[in-house]
Amino acid sequence: MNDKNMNDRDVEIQEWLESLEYVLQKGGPERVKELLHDLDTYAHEAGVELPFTANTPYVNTIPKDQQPHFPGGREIERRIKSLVRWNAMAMVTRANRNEPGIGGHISSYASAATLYEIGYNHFFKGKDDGQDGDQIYFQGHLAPGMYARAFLEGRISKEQLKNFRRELGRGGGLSSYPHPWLMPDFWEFPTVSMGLGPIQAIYQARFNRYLEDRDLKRRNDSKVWAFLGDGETDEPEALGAISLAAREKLDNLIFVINTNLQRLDGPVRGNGNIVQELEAVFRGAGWNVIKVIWGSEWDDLLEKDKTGLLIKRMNELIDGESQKYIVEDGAYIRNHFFGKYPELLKLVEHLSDEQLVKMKRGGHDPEKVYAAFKAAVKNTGKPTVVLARTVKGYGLGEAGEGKNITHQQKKLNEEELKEFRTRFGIPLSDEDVIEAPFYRPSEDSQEIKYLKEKRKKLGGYVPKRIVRNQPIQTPSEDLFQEFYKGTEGREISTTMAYVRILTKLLKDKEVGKLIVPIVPDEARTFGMESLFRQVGIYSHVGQLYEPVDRDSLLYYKEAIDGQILEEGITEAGSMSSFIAAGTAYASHGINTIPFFSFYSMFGFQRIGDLAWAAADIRAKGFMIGATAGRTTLAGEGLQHQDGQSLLLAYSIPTCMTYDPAFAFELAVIIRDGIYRMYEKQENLFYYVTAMNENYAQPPMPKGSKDGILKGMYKFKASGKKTLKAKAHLLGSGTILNEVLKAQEILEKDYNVSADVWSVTSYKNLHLDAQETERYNRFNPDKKSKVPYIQKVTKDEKGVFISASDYVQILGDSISKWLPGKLTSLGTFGFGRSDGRKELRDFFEVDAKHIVYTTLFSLVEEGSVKQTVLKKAFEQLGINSNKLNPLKS
Ligand SMILES: Cc1ncc(C[n+]2csc(CCOP(=O)(O)OP(=O)(O)O)c2C)c(N)n1
Ligand SMILES: [Mg+2]
Repeated sequence: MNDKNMNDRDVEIQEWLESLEYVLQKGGPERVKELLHDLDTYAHEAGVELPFTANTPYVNTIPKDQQPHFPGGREIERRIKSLVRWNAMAMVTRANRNEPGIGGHISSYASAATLYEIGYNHFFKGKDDGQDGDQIYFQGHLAPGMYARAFLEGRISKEQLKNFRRELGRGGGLSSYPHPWLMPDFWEFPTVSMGLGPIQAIYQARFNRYLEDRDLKRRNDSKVWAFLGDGETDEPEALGAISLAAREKLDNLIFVINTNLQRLDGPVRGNGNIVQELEAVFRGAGWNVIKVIWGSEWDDLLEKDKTGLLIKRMNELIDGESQKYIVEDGAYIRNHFFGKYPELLKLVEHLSDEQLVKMKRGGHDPEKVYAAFKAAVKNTGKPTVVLARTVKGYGLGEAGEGKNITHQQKKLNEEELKEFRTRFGIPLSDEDVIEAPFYRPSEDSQEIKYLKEKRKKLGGYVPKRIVRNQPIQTPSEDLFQEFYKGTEGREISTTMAYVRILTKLLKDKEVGKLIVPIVPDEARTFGMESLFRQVGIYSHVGQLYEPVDRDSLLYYKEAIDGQILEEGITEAGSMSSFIAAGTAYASHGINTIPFFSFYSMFGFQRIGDLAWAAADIRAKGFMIGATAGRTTLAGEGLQHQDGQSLLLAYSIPTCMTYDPAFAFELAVIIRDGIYRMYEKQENLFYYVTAMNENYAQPPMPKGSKDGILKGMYKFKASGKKTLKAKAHLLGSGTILNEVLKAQEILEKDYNVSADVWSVTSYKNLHLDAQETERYNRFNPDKKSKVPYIQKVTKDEKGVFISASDYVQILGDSISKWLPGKLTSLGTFGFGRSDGRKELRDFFEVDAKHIVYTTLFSLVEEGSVKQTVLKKAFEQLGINSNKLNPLKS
């Protein structure tokens, strides 16, 4: 700009900038910071309020002169990346040619290829030679890119690539997304349900620190990398825990957000700027933010831009406009982007339209990405987020680069394939290219040699799931004896029994240190506060204050080696901790045993998708739904009284699900759980309900252990064996007490012989029967097997009534295998605030309703007279005009 054209304001700015430049040269960045801070204070005192902004200008965080030397071979890495791109695209194209509609994604990996390749060649640490390696959460739907790379590495065969999304294909296939359940030697973290990857990564990084602080693991410099999409950040889970990461100073955590500005339907923020928005959010939360917005081609222009006009223009950009520049030609970019200010046109007059088109976004520039990752890895004291601007569908050209339809692009046609081939220099002829063949250069090619060497140097291939733990010895029966004995009349709840079991386990010499109690601000509700003092609450900094209750026995003790993860009010965070602790057997070779205790309604109902992910990732541990049961949790009402968690838990294949009535049942279940998960090494986790109703805990009936675990056993046979009318009352949880009362009434007042069964798990009974029937169906020539439920009930006569604090369908699920008619009583419907007695009357699961229902069923069967039923109706005080719990 020539001086004559400068107005006063420009001159002023020029002078200030020159002064600042002088300070920067003489005093360095620290001096500049001080100066700006002082100026800010001065302005503030003079009454000048600077608008708050958590943003820095819309340029790269790392300026060119601070970029480190790039240690890789630019050209060879580009060729490798092109091969990965090609194979990833070909995999999806072929899959959809063979089976239209099978799906897959091309454009997302296309946008992120540079981010991953820089990771693979220079950063991601492997686990060879027993090393810990990095933990990497890959963006789920970018799986084709990871498979394509593993193919080049020689870890995945052509056959497997052909069977992408055809897992049932011959020779096995590749799962659509990262699923450790389906590919247990490859994928480590299930990420495709958006938002769950980031939150799990945060708690994973924190759990790694926990293990170090508790001396279960040596401190190391492994990183947790979480790759996520910009659209994904709209999921509450994705950003919901970022303040924890900063508070805990998790410098072992790196988020890489692929800001391609698009999600599935269109722009993430057409009218805004997602990079700037995320920068503000992360900086506000205390993260180290590294923006990678512009490629090297822009450096020269930025250097020449002495007035800051180019940066001003960049700052004005909204994403809808940015996206437009991707699909338009160079002339359009010149006119609309630079042309807004005539001075900027001059800045680019030496560049052709073609050159303007080729000016890359930062996330496609290996040197920029390398610089960002290097800075992220070196950063201390804070977690880092790299915001990398990319182009969705990069390289697809007309087939979808930057277009709104690009996410749904599932295959390329012949012309598009040729174009892609040419753009990325894949050595395939026009003829060959039509088939979209997978291409891998020979083993001794430069490309294969280079990538293998790089991975070797970094400790082996990733992703790779390795299970390194050794089985543990289950705590001996001695520890559990007191629960088998009962409480001799003392009234306690199963929640209290659970806390006592946990307390004893924590003291156990062998497993004590491995127990990880997790609680979302509900410990006092469950009577767990004694653990605060006993084992301490984990805090990376210990306790910097004197707790107000320091003088009391059970004070709130935080400690660096504290064992409890007191997560605050976040079930999603707690569940993420559960997953981290429940997979440490694989990720760290350490058998930590999480006990996650929560308000049962806020478990599966609230974080069901994380529970599903826990199954996929093969997590182990105990989820304890405390204060469970729709009528047992008096007072709390519709949002708290859980009558469905057992049904929700039923739907998770690896979740063992129990609803114990008594302390001894709980003890048997927990001991067996530890045995099956940590000694026998089964891939299971447990959901167990714990109630807050106090009653005398009976001793364990002889020989009942097997039935407790299988799901049902006879708890108390009728004293009256010879009566004509016979009933079987099935009870679960605290409702078993109502069933016992009903048994007495039936015997005393109505001459009915009733046996009481405790059903600890309808799920077990139902699945065992399913499994047995399936066996019989497929083995018609063999002797047929009998389901457990049939085995134990086959000689029983009479009717069956089930009652539980959960929905009726649980009872109904086993009815077809019973020798008599079953009627289920349960608590389908909305809970409401009232006392237990009233609620049990309302839901018709109390003793009187059990008695009445039994008599009704016996009348139907013909073993009790109608007149008896009529009398009972009066005597029991049944009200047929009461509210219908199913509908009210
Ligand atoms: C919870 C959830 N909802 C919806 C989807 C379906 N889905 C898969 S990819 C996608 C768009 C992702 O956009 P973005 O996060 O920006 O990733 P990109 O492909 O642009 O990298 C959606 C909606 C999902 N996987 N998970
Ligand atoms: Mg996106």
